[in-house]
Amino acid sequence: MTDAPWWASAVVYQIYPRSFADCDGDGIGDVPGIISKLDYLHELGVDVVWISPFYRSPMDDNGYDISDYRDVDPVFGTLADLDELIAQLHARGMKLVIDVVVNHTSDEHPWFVESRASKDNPKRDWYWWRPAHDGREPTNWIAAFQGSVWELDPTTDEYYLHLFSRRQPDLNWENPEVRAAVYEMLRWWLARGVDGFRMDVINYISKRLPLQDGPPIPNSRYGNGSAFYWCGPRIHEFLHELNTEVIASQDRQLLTVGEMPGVTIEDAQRFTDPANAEVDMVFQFEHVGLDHGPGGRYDLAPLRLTDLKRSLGRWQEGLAKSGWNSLYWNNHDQPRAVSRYGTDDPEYRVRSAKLLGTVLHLHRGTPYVYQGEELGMTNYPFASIDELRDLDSLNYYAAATAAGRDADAVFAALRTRSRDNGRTPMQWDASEHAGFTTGTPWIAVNPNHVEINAAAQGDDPDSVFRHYQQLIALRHELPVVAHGEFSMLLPDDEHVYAFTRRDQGVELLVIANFGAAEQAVDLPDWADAELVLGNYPDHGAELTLRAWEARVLISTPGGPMR
Ligand code: TEU
Repeated sequence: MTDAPWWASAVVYQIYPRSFADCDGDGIGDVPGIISKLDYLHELGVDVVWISPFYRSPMDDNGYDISDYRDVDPVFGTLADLDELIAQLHARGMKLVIDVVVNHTSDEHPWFVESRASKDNPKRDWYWWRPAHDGREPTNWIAAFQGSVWELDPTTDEYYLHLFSRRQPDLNWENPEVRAAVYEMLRWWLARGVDGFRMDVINYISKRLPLQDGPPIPNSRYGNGSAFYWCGPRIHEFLHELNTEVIASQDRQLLTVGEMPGVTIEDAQRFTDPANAEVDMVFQFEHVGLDHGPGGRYDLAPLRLTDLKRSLGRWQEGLAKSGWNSLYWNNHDQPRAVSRYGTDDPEYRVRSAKLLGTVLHLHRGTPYVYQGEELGMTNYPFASIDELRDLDSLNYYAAATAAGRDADAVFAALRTRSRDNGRTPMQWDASEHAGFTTGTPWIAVNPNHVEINAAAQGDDPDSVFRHYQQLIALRHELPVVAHGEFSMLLPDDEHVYAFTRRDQGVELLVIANFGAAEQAVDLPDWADAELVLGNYPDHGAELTLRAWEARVLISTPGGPMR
């Protein structure tokens, strides 16, 4: 597979800069902090770093509300720091992917400041402005962060559209000037040396016209507008245009990944088929929605392993012939993987964290490691709403309690699902504030940092960190990990996740027991196969998996190869 793109055998590490490492003691992580940890990332073995937004921002949504695309927010450092980061990554053979948030800007972005100034401002049409409809909002859609997607602006007495917070007005991609301005900005970043883009909610940029009411949401005054903005009619045209204007003209191969809530396999096939020149891969949301009830992410539903396997298995199959998967368990919007899909039980936490890494990294696609996942960092034991910082959590709490829902029940859901679970500071060592800052951290450090931290794991050959290091090395060393064909096994087994990968006669079997009870696996052909990697120190009984045990077995035409 020599013609395969470099990112097929790469592993990406996501940094949420606010929570990674703080150099100047203000309690907020920064770019110099990231630079100070590059040896750690190099030791882990990752190929690419993706940083969540570091641009100038009023921080209504921790930087996903950008007021200047061409500068670094002073809280994170300077442009010179960013140049230094790029240089230092490249010096270590690593690449940088930056987060591009162009479905919306901050309401403090000069484009929006102009747009709202008057109805005849040249930038008026850069955003979505509408008059009232029968004395109320132009459509009934609910915003991702609660309330209407429409905000009445007193300056001109018209509403503007914001699919997220009222401080994140949506750009009007129908306007070619908007698209040209975005492309120019992206080229500016490529000229600075960045190696790719993670594109925030990029499948929302094409809106279905005319904008009209969506189906009403039960027990709500709002409706669901997603049919008007999930993969709208011009989405493929826009992404192809972006590719042509920004990506294709480069003399090096970049990495582009589109974050796409609600994307289907069929859409993803089209987005990621190289023949269409749109994006290299997408972040799909199906598997992280399986434990959501009808009320959404804060409506807790049990997760069945068979559903998880069916979902991920379908995505593997759907993108097998052309296109490519991205693989993730968690990111800055999700609770911690080990607490959600594994277990926090101290007896099995380490094993289950290794199991999750093993299962994910051996799927076909590009794996993403979210900061702290490689340590098995857990959800935070939030005790009260005052400890939460995320506007999504706080807005949801306010809306749900105002609607008469029991405050304790609402909080219990947030405790499990709040995005802040993934945003507590990186646990570097056992010292105060986990070595994240010498100041007061902007959000509490998990008290379990005394036990779960990078310093302790670096010294421990059996740590989660060492296991991730091995998984990443395996992808680099064995072509079957990057390229092999995927087949799901035992689809109806509620406890064991099992699949094979096959490439040029080499076959891997991955078997993982998602629970504490022992499971016998009925795959007799594999009884004598060689163990490549496992999360127990010894081989164990033939194909009987112990609590949270994961094994990777190999069979090669000429016998043992490693
Ligand atoms: O997230 C998009 C998104 O739809 C969700 O994952 C979001 O976290 C969820 O709707 C909240 O319940 C992206 C970013 O990853 C996220 O951090 C931003 O807040 C959001 O876009 C707006 O830019």
